[in-house]
Amino acid sequence: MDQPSSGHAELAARSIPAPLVTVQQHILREQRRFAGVSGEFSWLVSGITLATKLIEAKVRRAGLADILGTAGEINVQGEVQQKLDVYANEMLIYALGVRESVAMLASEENEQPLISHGGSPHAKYIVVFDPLDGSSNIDVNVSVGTTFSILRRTAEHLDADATPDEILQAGNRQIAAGYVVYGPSTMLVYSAGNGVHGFTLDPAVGAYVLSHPDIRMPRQGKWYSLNESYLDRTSPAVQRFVETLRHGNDPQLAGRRYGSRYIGSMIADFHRTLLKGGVFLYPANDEYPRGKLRLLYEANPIAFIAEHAGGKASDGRGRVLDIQPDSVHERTPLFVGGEVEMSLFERFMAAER
Ligand code: AFP
Repeated sequence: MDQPSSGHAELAARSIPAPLVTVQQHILREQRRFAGVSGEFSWLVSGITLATKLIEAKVRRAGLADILGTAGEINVQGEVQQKLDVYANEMLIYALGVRESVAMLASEENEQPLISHGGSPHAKYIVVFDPLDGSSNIDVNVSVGTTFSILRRTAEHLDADATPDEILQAGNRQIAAGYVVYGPSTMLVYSAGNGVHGFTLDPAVGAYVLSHPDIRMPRQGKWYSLNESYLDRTSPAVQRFVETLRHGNDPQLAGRRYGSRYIGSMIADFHRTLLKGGVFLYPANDEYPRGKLRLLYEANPIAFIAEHAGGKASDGRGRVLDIQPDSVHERTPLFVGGEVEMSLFERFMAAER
């Protein structure tokens, strides 16, 4: 006589396809490995996924804005048209501000950090973000993105309001970080320190589903990515580095001559670098003597993702993640890429010192 089949075997027999793994399921699964972890962290991340879904819906309609009403006017839904980056900022503040675990938010769009649950013993996290990076590209239908970095409060007792200096933590103290790229598809790339995972937004079900588990940055790519118009205004070592990539004339490059790719939207440029390899650089130049990109909510999340995917990120002097910030909106040069390109870069920078 046949043995009764287990539920699992029965499902398999009915050839039901493996269920999708959503970002929430993935986080909960990861957390189960640590004793005593509450659901607060996954609830916090759900604030980011909710806000970025709202942002993506708006970004998708960007080209229709003129049809529905011009800026400053009331559109057909009775809403006043807003700039997309203002909208993106508001969605993140709204979605994260209601999470009790969030003590403080800092955004590229706000001069001062915002306290959300002052004095709550549960409010142990700080979230720093750039709501819509590359927004000057929206008019021409180019990919844009949101970056975020999650820190733990540094105060010993959580029963007092968080103070802005608690945000000033080196990137190596991030407990999770990532970005969402709004491209031909919308994708969340995330790490909580245990690998880098990519989740693609399935518009049919409205959920981010695991599409790129355990992303590894290729050891060597074939493209460098920078705004070349500034090259003659950067340091000689950076110029030599780019020249060498172009000509492939260093034994470390094994004869590979690099091509150039630059979108001017950091997340899109970095996302390509993460998946295909190579190096993205935004050095200091005479217009931006400390670089253009912001340390806390642009360079740090990117560096965190790069390192956890086997790559490296430097400010030209050392590891980006070791920089102690002095202010919330400070800038930094950023050089981020695969093992081969970054070790060549470090050699060139060391020779200049
Ligand atoms: P916007 O958000 O104003 O479009 O700036 C985008 C950005 O901060 C970053 O995403 C790009 O990598 C960088 O600026 C491009 O700067 P350049 O125009 O100087 O190359």
